[in-house]
Amino acid sequence: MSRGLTLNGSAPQWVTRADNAERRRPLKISKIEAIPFAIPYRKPLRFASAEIEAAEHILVRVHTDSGVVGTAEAPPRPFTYGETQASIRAVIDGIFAPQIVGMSPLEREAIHAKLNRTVGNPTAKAAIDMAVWDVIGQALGVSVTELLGDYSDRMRVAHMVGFASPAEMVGEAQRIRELYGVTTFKVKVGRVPVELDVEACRALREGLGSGVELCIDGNRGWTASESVRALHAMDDLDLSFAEELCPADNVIGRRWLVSQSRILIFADESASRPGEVTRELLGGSANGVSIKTARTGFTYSQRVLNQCEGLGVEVIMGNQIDSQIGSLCSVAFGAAFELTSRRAGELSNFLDMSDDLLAEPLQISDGTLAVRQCPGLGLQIDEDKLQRYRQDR
Ligand code: MUC
Ligand code: MG
Repeated sequence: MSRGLTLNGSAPQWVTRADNAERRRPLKISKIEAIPFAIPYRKPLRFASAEIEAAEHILVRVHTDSGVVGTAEAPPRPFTYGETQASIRAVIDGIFAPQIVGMSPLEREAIHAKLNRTVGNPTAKAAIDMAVWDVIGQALGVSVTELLGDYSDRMRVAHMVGFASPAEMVGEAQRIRELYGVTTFKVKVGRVPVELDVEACRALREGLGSGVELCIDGNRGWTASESVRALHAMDDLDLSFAEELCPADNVIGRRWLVSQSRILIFADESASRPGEVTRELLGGSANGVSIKTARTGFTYSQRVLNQCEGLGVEVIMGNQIDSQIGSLCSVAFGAAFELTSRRAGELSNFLDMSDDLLAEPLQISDGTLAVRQCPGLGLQIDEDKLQRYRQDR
């Protein structure tokens, strides 16, 4: 019989796990909803692996028998993880929900053991994980950021600039800087010939000046040799790092790229779980890691963060082109730790959406996004908007 320690007055006393559970009367997960919704983008985001015209995501709601409901979203990215809106819904409704309904939200490790019986499906698993943390925070009356580490109440924001002409890309970055005070930009690259992107990055540096931080993300669009050529051509642009320039499956080529680069090479889609993070870092194929709560939730994002900290590797909080729901999850995690707070987090993709589901919209000001100071994640859904955008009715 398993035993747990509890406090009875000031004296610690051993009780059985069953006694303890009875005393605490833990919540039970009673239902999981996976609701497809679609909200168009004002302008599509274009990058080397795809083009996004609408946020066709899944809203995940973890209900409990006490009435507390946890919320998160899963953004399908078939070009990165193979998941689709239909597959996320099907795996949650058909496999995950039946496995974990009836469990306590506190049994996170046991919940993950069940979810991990199914391979893949990272954003479906992550959304359930984050909604479970939201339940725990609400039930305890503390924010998820407080539960995780509570390092800060906000993060600096980095904005993603998608493919367009150099003048349009500069105009977009200037607009975001003026409106929101954002001074860090991640420029999408990976077009062929590489000169297209070299020209765009040069225009951005010249148009924005030395006061902004620029980094690049290739989404596997180049070969290793194209990547090295482009990095050399941009040597004078003071880029702070480069992400996923060529596919991780180009194993030797990517190690060579890392050895040739004067800036850090971050792994994003090649490091979507702890084992991959280890492989990329120890194999010399990357020396920085993008953490995305959209694919590793809070539980596995924390593990990846700890791995990186232990290995002495820098991290960034990435964005899976999240709506305000996912962005609030990212900032809740990123603000909780010192290492994730060092670099600006990618938290602004929702600005390109024509609408969103949150009752109280997120505001980026002075280049920062604040964590919601309330129990759990503070994700209150506007039910009228959900009715308008949901696709299952
Ligand atoms: C990013 O950082 O790469 C685009 C593809 C993907 O997997 O994530 C987004 C943003
Ligand atoms: Mg990336």
